[in-house]
Amino acid sequence: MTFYGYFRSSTSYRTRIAMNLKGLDYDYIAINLAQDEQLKNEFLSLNPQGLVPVLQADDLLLFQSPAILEWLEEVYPKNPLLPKDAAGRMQVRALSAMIGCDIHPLNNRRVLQYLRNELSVDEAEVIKWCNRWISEGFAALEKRLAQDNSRDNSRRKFCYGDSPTFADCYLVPQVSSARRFEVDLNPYPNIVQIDAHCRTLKAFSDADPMQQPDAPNA
Ligand SMILES: N[C@@H](CCC(=O)N[C@@H](CS)C(=O)NCC(=O)O)C(=O)O
Repeated sequence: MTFYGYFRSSTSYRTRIAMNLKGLDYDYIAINLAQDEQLKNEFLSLNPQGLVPVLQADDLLLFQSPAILEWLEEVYPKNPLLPKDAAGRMQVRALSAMIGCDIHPLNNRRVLQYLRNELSVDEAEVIKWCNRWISEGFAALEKRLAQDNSRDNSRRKFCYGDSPTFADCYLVPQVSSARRFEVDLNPYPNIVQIDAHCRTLKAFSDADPMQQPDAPNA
């Protein structure tokens, strides 16, 4: 398989985590978002949306990270990333959507570039914008995680159940970007605890932006 992504892209990061958890090998092709390579014809022919990630599996071109994760789960059922029961799968997909639909898109590079370049918003205000949406999303997510009374939250390892799921693939990159945008994480102890535990696992640490071939000083 060939993976087209960018080291710091959260959607690339979540897909790398899922592929690592499944134990899949892939070739990595870096698309430099800082140089707008995603808008060049060569990449647009793979994804007319001009967004990473894209995954090529034989002659199948996969795009949109939520759909790629679902495809991985169906085609590579080993090391499942969704619970066995429908209610559990709903919960994991909903936690993932809280991040993937309601937090990440507001802080996406193209949105921030629009604020900076078209609306002349200065960098301090851009950081404020990111803080606003990440904090609001994390506050609700923290409540959801804390409401899960089926577990001992003082030893909480994952967003759902006792093994990593899609929700953890979404969470860890979003926490990275929260740190980059200087969000105070103290109000979110469950999020911080889960993130810290996930990062001890090789599948997560190997997917870390700084471990990618296109990271600065890699
Ligand atoms: N919903 C898409 C979003 C993909 C996306 O937003 N990718 C970002 C990087 S995290 C991107 O390519 N941005 C290019 C840009 O902002 O110009 C997915 O989950 O795959």
